Amino acid sequence: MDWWVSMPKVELHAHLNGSIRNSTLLELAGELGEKGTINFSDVEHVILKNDRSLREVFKLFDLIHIITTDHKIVTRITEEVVEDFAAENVVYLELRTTPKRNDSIGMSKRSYMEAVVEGLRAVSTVEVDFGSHDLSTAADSSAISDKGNGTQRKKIYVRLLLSIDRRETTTAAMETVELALEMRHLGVVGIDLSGNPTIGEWATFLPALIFAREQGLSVTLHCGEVPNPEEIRAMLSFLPGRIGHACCFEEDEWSKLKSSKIPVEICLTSNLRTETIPSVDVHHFADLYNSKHPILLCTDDSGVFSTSLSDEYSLASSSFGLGKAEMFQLARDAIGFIFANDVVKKELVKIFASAARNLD
Ligand code: 6MZ
Repeated sequence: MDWWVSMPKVELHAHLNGSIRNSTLLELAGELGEKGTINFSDVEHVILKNDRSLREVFKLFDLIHIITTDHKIVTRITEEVVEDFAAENVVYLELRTTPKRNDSIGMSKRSYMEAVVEGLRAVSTVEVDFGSHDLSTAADSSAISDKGNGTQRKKIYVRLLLSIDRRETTTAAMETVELALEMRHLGVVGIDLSGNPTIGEWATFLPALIFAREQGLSVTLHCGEVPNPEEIRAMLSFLPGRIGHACCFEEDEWSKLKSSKIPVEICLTSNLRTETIPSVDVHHFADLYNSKHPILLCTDDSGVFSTSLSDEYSLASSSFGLGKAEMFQLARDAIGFIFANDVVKKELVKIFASAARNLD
């Protein structure tokens, strides 16, 4: 097996609807095409297009949401996405998604999220731990679980982040936080702020984010995907648990970030495909890595950008001249930035320690 695939990994920035298999998306679009809801040939072209601007990516998401916003489909894509991450040895996944309301099909934000949790339960290729052990002290401490009948299955820890879309109002954002609080026993550990970065005002989301944090939820923010110094500074002052991207920072913001020690979720392929960073050799990964700022590699939208976490590790290794040992250490360091509790962190430390013994 490819080394990048076999190495255990931690994925902390993956959007559910951006991580759908192309084959599934095409199959679902085909079904809607037959019903006459969409024009399949137009949609097929959009799904298979490789390079997209940031603006086109958000148009694609609107299309994906038309195709996927149905309870059964949400369950199916969740199941597949978790199976795909587990297949490439992601041992801990923080999956984020925007709870959606669609009155015409009887979907509420809660029923959308229940469909996601159903998807976690439906996974059969691997054992999914999505938080029911968190309150106990006796968690299973290996990446392989014993089913009790002699057969062993791989295991993946999955935790959920509920995303607030930048198109939402303060009230809608607050509803998402309330829902996250009610679903904590089902593996919800935090809140993400995402969506088209050219839309919406920081002040709209701030009350919900403050409330989330007061209630003990962790917060991660998409920060600096487009130039917006005022917002970037406000976001850094908020001291979120992590930020994603950090592409369009100026000197002042870099120093503020570095002194804050806020971990950065780096999504190389996403940044290159959307041209928020012109080429990999000028990507801020190198500077942050060299200055020992906390960073971690993530996929963002493995389906939309045709990537995988193994591909991201391989790309970083070849682009920045880092060897397997350094990349393994980078993956292991991500344990320190997860939003799940210390019981899970300890389990992950053991999984990486055991994998380290088997390194070539
Ligand atoms: C900002 C992004 C994103 O929530 O429907 N999303 N937001 N920047 C990005 N970088 C390219 N990639 C994805 O997954 C899709 C949603 O995640 C956010 C957008 O709001 C998108 O609609 P869910 O599962």
